[in-house]
Amino acid sequence: RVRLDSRRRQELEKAGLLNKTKIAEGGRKLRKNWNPSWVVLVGNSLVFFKDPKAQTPSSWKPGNSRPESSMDLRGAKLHWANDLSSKKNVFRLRTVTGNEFLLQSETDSVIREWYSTIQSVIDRLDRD
Ligand code: I3P
Repeated sequence: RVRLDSRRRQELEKAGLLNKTKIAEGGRKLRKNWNPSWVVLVGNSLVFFKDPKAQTPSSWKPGNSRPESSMDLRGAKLHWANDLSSKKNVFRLRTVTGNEFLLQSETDSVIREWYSTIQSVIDRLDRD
């Protein structure tokens, strides 16, 4: 049981290219700076990599490349946030520590899949 749980924490759930901007750090509002980001959902964390051109689905593996930042999804809140941007297909993710990100894709199906996958991880962590 313990072993299975620790393996699940390392599981790669999803990886792909999204547009990303951080809008708050520790509850303090930041100026938007949209950039493409290679986003990897692994275990309980969402990990962001710069330079998406250099990324492949295996890039998240330890030692392969250095993440720009990451966020713990435990206790995180996810909401559609088309009111927070002039772009379409935007959602907002907020960590318990008050870091907030907007993530966006031009492709409806892509953003819907990310939304439901992230929500299912948050729900799973809420049950743990
Ligand atoms: C921002 C930039 C962002 C935009 C933001 C602008 O201007 O155009 O793309 O967010 O809108 O303030 P600047 O480059 O001068 O910082 P969206 O693309 O998400 O609309 P906002 O201030 O209404 O959030």
